[in-house]
Amino acid sequence: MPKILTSPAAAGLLALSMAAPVHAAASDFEFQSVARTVKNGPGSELSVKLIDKRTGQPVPGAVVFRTRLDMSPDSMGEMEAKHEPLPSSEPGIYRFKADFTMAGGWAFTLQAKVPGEAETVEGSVVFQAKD
Ligand SMILES: [Cu+2]
Repeated sequence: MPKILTSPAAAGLLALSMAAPVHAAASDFEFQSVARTVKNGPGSELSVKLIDKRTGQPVPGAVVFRTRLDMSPDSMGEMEAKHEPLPSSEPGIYRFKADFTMAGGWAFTLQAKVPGEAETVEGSVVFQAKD
């Protein structure tokens, strides 16, 4: 065994580095739907939850800086719906108000800055708008 690993200080350092959390990556985070079905029409509400996949815990404090809501799940990717953020109701839940114009599948794509994560976190969540 190399001498450096037998010294108490080195052993302590080694234990410390093994106990330290693995560096987070953008892929450790995921946007999920809270409810897949939303009401078709103007002023409809949709919510997504941001979770840390390593712990399963919701992640509050993310800054969602770019979003797109379109019907790409129903091969109408050019069909977009206007939407705007609403205040969060609980930690890790991000709410929006959307003006749906057609029943069917809508993809909500988000880009966000997450506290402690240098990379941009991206995600896409599919909702079904129903009349
Ligand atoms: Cu459509």
